[in-house]
This record gives sequence, structure tokens and C-alpha cells, in this order.
Amino acid sequence: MEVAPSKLDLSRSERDYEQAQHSIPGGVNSPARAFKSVGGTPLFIDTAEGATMTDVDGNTYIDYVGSWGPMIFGHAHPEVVNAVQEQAESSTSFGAPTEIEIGVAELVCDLVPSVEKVRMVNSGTEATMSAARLARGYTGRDKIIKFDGNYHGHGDFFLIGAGSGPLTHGHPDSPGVTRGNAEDTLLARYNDIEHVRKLVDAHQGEVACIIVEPVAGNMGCVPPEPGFLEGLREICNAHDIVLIFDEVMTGFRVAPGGVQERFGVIPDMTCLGKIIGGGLPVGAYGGKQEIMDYVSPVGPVYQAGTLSGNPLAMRAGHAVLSKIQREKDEIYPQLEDYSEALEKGIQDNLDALGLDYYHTHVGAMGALFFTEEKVVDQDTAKKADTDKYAAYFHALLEEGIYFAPSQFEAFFYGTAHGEAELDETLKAQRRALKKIH
Ligand code: HOZ
Repeated sequence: MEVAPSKLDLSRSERDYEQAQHSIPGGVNSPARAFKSVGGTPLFIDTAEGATMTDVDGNTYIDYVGSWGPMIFGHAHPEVVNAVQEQAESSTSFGAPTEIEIGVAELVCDLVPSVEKVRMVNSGTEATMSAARLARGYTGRDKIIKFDGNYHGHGDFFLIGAGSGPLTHGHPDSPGVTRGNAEDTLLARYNDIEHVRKLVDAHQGEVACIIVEPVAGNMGCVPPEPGFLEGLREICNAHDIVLIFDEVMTGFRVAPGGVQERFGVIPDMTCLGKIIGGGLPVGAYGGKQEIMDYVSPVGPVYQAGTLSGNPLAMRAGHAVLSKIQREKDEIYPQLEDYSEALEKGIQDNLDALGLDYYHTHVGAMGALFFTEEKVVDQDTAKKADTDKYAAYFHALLEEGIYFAPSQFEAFFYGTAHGEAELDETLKAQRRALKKIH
């Protein structure tokens, strides 16, 4: 996509991007970063602290990406930095059990209602792949149900109707996924419980699990309609299907115990990532003891990893989760206040110009769509004006505000975002909207 030249000096990012493309496919290690749908040059980041991030050209932005979710306490939080520094001096990996792993597992079991036992892995993708395998092994069934526009990482059987990068770049069904994998993935419409019922009825006794982002964050942010999660719970109970909540984005973000705590619907298994590692590569899957004890070495379903439960990552995760445990009564009301004020300010700015939009948030994540309709699923998300979003994104960037470089991603913030950031964001947004109107 072509964009007007930026008013910012991005010369070093431009040079880096050009150089990176010679040795890295597309110049990036994860496609969502490539600015492909908004155009222009991805920012190469030099440093970040609190709510702000500075690129290699020295431009500083208020950050609403937060590393795509992990930065609930802002960048380089001293408690995380100290924990990682201390651990690094005692080695970065042992490939043997450590006491800190028990500490992190106990915190997760304590905070997340559905989790009685938890296994650490290295990313959200690993968590969802492992959870689906476990559900299949446990039930002895092959098929999974996922939702159009939900994204569960890049495991083969999840790259069917996938949100996030695949949706942004127009390849929701990735080549390279075998026919067999594709046949075992049944695709349902988000927020459409009758559609799920029909799929399950048509595949009686074949469905191992239903996996869902209980608040979708990979087609923008799309909350569940009333009754949707409850309906999934009821269908899974009736058909002995394992209900998996992918709370990689929402875990410890929309409430200490994620969507399941906030909406009171408890899945059988939960996938976690992002905040759980405090910005280091950590994922986890957990759930009912009976299911989790089906994993090797207690049970027959195999899953392993040299760097799983890595001490550096566990120290960072422990620092973040124990802070959440200690301070949750202050943290989450503070995040809610910010969310309410941000949403109201954004809506006032949009209303003042008479723009069509749909804005939503759940806890400390949200999305703005330029559209005339409420967004409830992928079809309605895709009706949004993505060219307008691209113009908005660049206008904001020039004002020093960094939102996700795609209409089909959520925005995130944390406790480092305070009154000054709010004020600056809303003023910048007002100027940016005037430019693109
Ligand atoms: N999975 C992330 C978006 N939902 C993208 C991660 C990245 O590109 O860094």
C-alpha cells in the first residue's frame, strides 16, 4: 500500500528495513510487524521505557501495542529488569527443574479459575498446539472447532480462517497446511451459537475441542455477545467436548483471571502467553487436573521443550504475576479507569467530526473500526474501511502515538499509561482525525 511520505525522520528505519530484507523474509521475524496493510516502513525500535517507545531515528511514541500485549506494567519495569539481571548471573538455562517454575505454576493456578495444573511452553502458538493435541488424546477424537477470525498462533490446523497477520495479509488459509489438517478443523462463526450447534450436531462424537478467543483480539477487539460463551459451555458439557479458552491476549489483562473470571464462564483448558512471561518468550496451557494428567510423563500425550520453564523467562513471569497477585485490587480498577476515559475521549473526538465508527474495549484492550456497523464477527470486521485506518495510523504516528499497524489487531495499554499519556493521546488523536477527515 502506497502512503504519503512521513513528516517524521525515519531514514534509519528505512535503511534498516532495506538491509533486513536481504537476510530476513520480508525484513521481519513476524509478519504482523511489517506495516504491509498500512504501508510505509516498519519502525525499528531502539529502546522503550514505561508507556513510551523510541525508534532508531530518535522518534518517541506513546505505545499502544505493548509488544502485542505483554507490557501490562509498561516497558523495562524495574522489578522485571532486576529479576532477569539477577537470574542471568546464575545461568540462562539448565534444562532441569527449578524452584521458580513451581512459584509461577502456583501463581497461575491461583489466579486463573480453570487451571488446576499448568505446563509451561515457549509461546502462545506452542500452548494452543499442545492444548489441542491433549484434547484430542484425552477424548480420542480428531476434529476441532475454531472460529473465523480467531487466531491461535501458527499451528497447521489453526491456519484456517485465521485472524491477525493471515487476515491482515489476505491469507486466512495458509498454503502448506495439509488437506487432512484442514479437514479436521471445522470453522464456526464468532458470536453465532446456533452455527456452533449445527456443526456439532453434524459431527456427533467427532469433535475433541472447541477453541475460542473468549474476547477476540485478532480481528480488532470483538467482545462476546451475551450468552455466547455460556452457550459454548453448555454445548461442550452436552457433548463431552473440551472447551479451550485461548487467553493468550486476555489472560491477566481483562481481569487477573482473564475473561473466565470477568464473564464467569469456566473452560476445561486455558492457553496463556504474553503477560505470563513479562515480555520474555513464555506460553502455558493448563486446566482440569484430570486432563492435564494425560500429558507425559504422567500420561501418554507427548509434549516437551528444552527451553520450557526457562529460568530467565520464569523470573520475569514470576515478577509480573506476583505483582498482579499482590496489587490486583489497585491495578485493575486503574486500568478500567484509563479504558473508560480513553474510550470516552476517542468517541468525543470522532463524534465532533461526525465520523462513522465502532469503538470497543474490554479491560485494557480495545479497537476502533471505521465502519457504519457494530462489529461482532469477521464478516462485520471486514466491512471496516481499512484505507481510512491506514491513514489514521500514519497520522497518529506523526503525532507520536503508536497503535497497531493493522485494522485487525487490538490495542493494548497498561499501568504506565497515566493522565499525561491520556491527555497527549486524545489531543494527538484530535489532530490526526482532522488531517484524515
Ligand atoms: N500475534 C501477534 C498479533 N496478534 C503478532 C506478534 C508480532 O508480530 O510480534
